[in-house]
Amino acid sequence: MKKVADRIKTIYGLLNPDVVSPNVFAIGMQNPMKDFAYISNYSQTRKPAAPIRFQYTNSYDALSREQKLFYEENGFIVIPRLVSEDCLEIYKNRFRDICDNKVQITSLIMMKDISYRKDRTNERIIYEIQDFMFDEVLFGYCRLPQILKYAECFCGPNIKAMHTMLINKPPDKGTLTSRHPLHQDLIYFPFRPADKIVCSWTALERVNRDNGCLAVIPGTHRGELLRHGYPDWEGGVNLLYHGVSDVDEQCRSRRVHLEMEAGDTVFFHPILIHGSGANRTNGFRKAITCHYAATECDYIDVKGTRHENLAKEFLAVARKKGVKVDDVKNILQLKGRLVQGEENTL
Ligand SMILES: O=C(O)CCC(=O)C(=O)O
Repeated sequence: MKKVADRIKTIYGLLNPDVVSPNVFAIGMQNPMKDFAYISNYSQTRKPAAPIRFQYTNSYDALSREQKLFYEENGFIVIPRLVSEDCLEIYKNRFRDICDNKVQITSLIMMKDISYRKDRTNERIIYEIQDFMFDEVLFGYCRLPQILKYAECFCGPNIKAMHTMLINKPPDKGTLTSRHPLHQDLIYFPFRPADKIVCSWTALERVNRDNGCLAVIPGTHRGELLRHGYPDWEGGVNLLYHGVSDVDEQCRSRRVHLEMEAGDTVFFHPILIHGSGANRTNGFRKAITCHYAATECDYIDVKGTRHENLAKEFLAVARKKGVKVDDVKNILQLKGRLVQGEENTL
């Protein structure tokens, strides 16, 4: 019986090397997430119901076949210790220098948690620096060869860094405003195809449920872009933090919390539903992120789409900063920087 099964599998593989027979998880596949008990439990209890076509990853080989299968199935993959302690220190020190006004950078958005609105500006209250693409020190993160090597597995050879953030989640004052609602990042990116976009999110220090690590809902990358808006949380929510409007309790309860060590990096798909909880510690929870996209991606017209409301908000923020733009596409064109390969439509 086993022989017949093996033969079918071989024929299957020969006919289409990018298709894996459905029971492949059951027959001795190494779990690529074996260091992460919470994820291995999840993946062991789920088996794909139908053959998997490799849709979200390509033939670049930084990711093993098992890791690609994991991403195909779940929409994210954690690579332990991808960024060295030395690099993490450089980014953290740069962040502090920016907060202390020792250096000035051109960044579209420096955000404060709304509950810290009236406090003086320093590390204690800058929640997020968005768009640090013109700061060569922080932008060094987006150019790290070990990150680009993985980004290639999703985007292919021609890659642009489209959105960058250093997040410094402050201790929550009890208002729960340090939460980041469940959302899909694609809502911020009106270009396609979505499968050629990936986020890399690196923990600058240990992150866990206490300090508000990322929480993801595995498999949701296979869905579509959902309606987003500001959640009606008591105490409010930070500017531009839109959340998925209708995520039901059953879906929410499938959240997996990504507790990670400093330097661990998660790559995730822009349709994956994710967010982060309140920081219930006295320290700041820091992470650095970059969204990469294939330069072959192209812009869509946001009119009448799920992007429209957020696009208007972004335009208003940019104009308030004195940036002359007609379309949200112009903002993205200003921000995007080639990090590998050739320019194209993006
Ligand atoms: O780091 C976090 O707390 C959440 C970041 C996030 O989900 C995002 O910015 O899209």
